[in-house]
Amino acid sequence: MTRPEPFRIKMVEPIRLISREDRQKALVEAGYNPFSLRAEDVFIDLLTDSGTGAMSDNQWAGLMLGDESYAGSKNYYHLVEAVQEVIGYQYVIPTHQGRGAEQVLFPLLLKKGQYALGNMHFDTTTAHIEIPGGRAVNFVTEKAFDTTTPFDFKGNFDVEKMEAFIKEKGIENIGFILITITCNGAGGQPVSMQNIREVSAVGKKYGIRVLIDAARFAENAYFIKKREKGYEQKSVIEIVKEMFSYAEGFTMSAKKDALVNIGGLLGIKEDEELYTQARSMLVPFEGFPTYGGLAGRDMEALARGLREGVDEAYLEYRIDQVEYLGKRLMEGGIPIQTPTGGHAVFVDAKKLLPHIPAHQFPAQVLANELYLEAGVRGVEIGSFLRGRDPETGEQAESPMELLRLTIPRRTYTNNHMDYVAEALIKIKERAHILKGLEFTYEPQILRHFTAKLKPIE
Ligand code: PM9
Repeated sequence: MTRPEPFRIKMVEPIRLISREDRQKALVEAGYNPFSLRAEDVFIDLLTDSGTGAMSDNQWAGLMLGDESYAGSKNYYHLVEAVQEVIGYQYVIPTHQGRGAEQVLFPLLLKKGQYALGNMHFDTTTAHIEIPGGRAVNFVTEKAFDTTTPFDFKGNFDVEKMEAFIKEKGIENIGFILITITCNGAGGQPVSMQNIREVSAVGKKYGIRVLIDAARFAENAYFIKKREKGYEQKSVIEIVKEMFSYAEGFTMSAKKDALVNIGGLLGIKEDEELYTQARSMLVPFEGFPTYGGLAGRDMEALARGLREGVDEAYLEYRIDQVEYLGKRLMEGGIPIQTPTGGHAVFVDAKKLLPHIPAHQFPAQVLANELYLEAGVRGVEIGSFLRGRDPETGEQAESPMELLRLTIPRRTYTNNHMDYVAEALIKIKERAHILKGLEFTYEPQILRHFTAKLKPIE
């Protein structure tokens, strides 16, 4: 039976499709990098689910209750209460977004040369590990790299491999373990509770701190409820609390599951000393500890968004929509990461464009073609994003070349999804004639945001 959206629409924002000729012009001007397009020239924007969702009437009402005092805003206290209620951590620090929390916390936990172990660190996370001299290493299960064979928890750590690494390098060379839920780089794939528990046990055994990158914590909890034995009857909030109980702290981009357009959080379970250190480091980077770069009104919207983000009717609709787009694509013969994950459908460009090698960025080629075809903006998650090896300067080959079709929350309907699927299915017919890309400008840090490219003739 059809499950309608658990909301109705109170306000609309018109979007328009510019002509193919204008799209071609816009793409050349953007240096064949959709990040540099003007949003107005995009018809359906699936670049990211970060800060692009629709707030509820309750959140908008909260904006009017902003207490803009420099210190001790009442909205800060509302936010602390919401985190304590949903996640169960005692200490809460607001930040302007996820990377603000990373920039404050990581230098406190990493000495030069130490490793930060993860399932798959996000790119800004890797940057904030490397800036204080740390080294980011990923241990996501090999199963994640086989897009055609479904596995319920492709975000899981290969725990044995991680433990062997700890033994080889020595405990003193490990800064912390970071569990990214869901695992964005692997396709928005969840991490099972069992795996979180095992990673946490390794942390305890060797005295290594375990943290969570919590950007999509609610979607991860929903997958555990749906897919993991023993959790069917638990509420999402119970599952969320259990997940966080296995870690000692978290960084969160609140622009995802906490349903706000801007905001972040740093949470610490009970380590008062670390909390005190983080609070003082917050001041030069983000602002006074009771606002951390956010307006009072933003903190109010965030407090409300955190609670709405764990609502089960909302999560059911959210995950259903991602699955719907995935199904439409698969019916049309488009290879995708299976099963579909939490926030996006990831198209396997290695399979769709096998004639384009990794260093010519097949998923970026596909992103550009999708924009030309239909005005739809997706994002490359592959070798272009991965960048060069920091030690050798060589182009690193990503294990996957994915085009991410990222679905903003509560924003588009399934008619929009149908349109996106039809466009990609059309492109499939001419996929073999598409050409690879080369750099005309390559920045040194986080290049995929601002690099410029051109097709190789
Ligand atoms: N993720 C995303 O689109 C937004 C930036 S790139 C367009 O997926 C994780 C797992 C993320 C993430 C951002 C951040 C950083 C940390 N961890 O963007 O600083 O997916 O709020 O969060 C993006 P902020």
